Amino acid sequence: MSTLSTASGQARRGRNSKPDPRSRATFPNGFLWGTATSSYQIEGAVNEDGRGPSIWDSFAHTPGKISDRSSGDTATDHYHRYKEDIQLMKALGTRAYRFSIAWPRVFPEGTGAANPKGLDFYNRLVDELLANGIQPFATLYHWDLPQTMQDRFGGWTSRDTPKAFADYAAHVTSRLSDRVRHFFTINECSRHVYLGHREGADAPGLKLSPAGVNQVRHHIALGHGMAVQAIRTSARAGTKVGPAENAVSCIPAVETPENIRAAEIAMRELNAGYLTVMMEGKYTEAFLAQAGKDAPKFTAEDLRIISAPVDFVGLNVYTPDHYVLAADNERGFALAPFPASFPRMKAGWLRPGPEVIYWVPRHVAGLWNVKSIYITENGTSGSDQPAPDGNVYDTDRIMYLRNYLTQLQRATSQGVPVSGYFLWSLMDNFEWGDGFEQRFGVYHVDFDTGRRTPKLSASFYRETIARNAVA
Ligand code: PNW
Repeated sequence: MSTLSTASGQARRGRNSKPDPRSRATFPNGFLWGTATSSYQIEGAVNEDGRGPSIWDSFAHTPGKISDRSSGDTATDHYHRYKEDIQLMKALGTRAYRFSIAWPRVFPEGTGAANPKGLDFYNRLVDELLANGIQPFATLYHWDLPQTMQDRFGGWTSRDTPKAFADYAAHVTSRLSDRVRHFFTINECSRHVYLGHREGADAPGLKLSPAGVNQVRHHIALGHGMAVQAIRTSARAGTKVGPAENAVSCIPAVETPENIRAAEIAMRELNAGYLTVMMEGKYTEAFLAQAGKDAPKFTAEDLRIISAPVDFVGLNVYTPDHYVLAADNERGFALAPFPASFPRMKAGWLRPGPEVIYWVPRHVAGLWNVKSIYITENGTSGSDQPAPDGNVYDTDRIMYLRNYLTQLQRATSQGVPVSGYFLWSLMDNFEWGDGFEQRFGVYHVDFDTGRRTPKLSASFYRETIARNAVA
């Protein structure tokens, strides 16, 4: 540690010296810094080594679904460039990497015969990560369901899919858990349900009835729980597992004890179909009352499975969903509407609200006594055009990250048990329905040549990691 970052260093500085702007507020020792990606968004090689089609291949190739008519066919070609990409991680100083495993590479038909060449890719990836001192954190499902699961069973509308997912999870973890010690089950159940099965804006592009949506939500939560159970019996002892959820985020509008309590109540209620049922093993009364005749059909056994104990909770944190006020109503809270003037990042849905990364982990730890939390995603898109000198001066991303990480440090300094942070994303990639039009990377990718170039935010992140304090 440099003398400048200690109190005695401060005292030793001469009368005329200016204050050192570098933060003295460090993250805990051993705090894990990483980056995150997902299979369909980066891998490409969709027809290679026996991979089967996924619902995202079908969706991306349906005219009108992707804004720039692109697809993940090639994406960033990570399947072939993974060694180069691991060097990019190393250059940042990250010691962890969250990636996802493509189910249709491992089981091209979703169930039945495994395709060993599919898992081979992840074996190579994991070995290369470990050889470079980077801990692998694997997500088992980041929305790329084998297309045959959709065709044969109706995907997550059927109870066959959670069962098949658990079998796939057992297969993968029994083979990787000698080296991969942390697994995430399902990435963002909430978005998969909402955009994939209600709004039709993500694969599989369904617009189900409210009852249909509630049933899908229940099956996805069940898939999470069945996978946790399968991992407990199939993976090496001590393997850690948890969800990676984009919780509906609730921030006290003004930090009074009453509003803080109201935000916590709102957090529990508005996540009733996801984290709340996973952590408590029951749907809240308000959730069931509101769903009425459209409530999901479930058994007591389902709820027991959904709430199988987890080792940590992963949280994808981007944007505040609600600023909350205490209210004298039945629910005990009121949601403030967003004013039209609230700022936005390049992605229109992304309203910067740095305090969200303080409050969400704090609520999760407080509500459910969670002992370990990972920020499994946080980041922003930007226009990210190279300047004439070839550099990408993404000061908007630096502004965003600096403010969020300051709030995250506020959380860890108060004992909120956040063990690590995965920046979304290592590099620009296929941003789902927005194609290549939303760039989230700290490395710029030229999608014609595949060339990767560090943006200015890569320097910011490297400096932050090196100091273990916001740069
Ligand atoms: C996440 N929202 O999606 C996904 O896990 C990533 O695959 C994705 O690339 C990344 O965030 C950036 O979009 C989200 O509207 C998309 O609140 C939208 C929202 C949240 C998460």
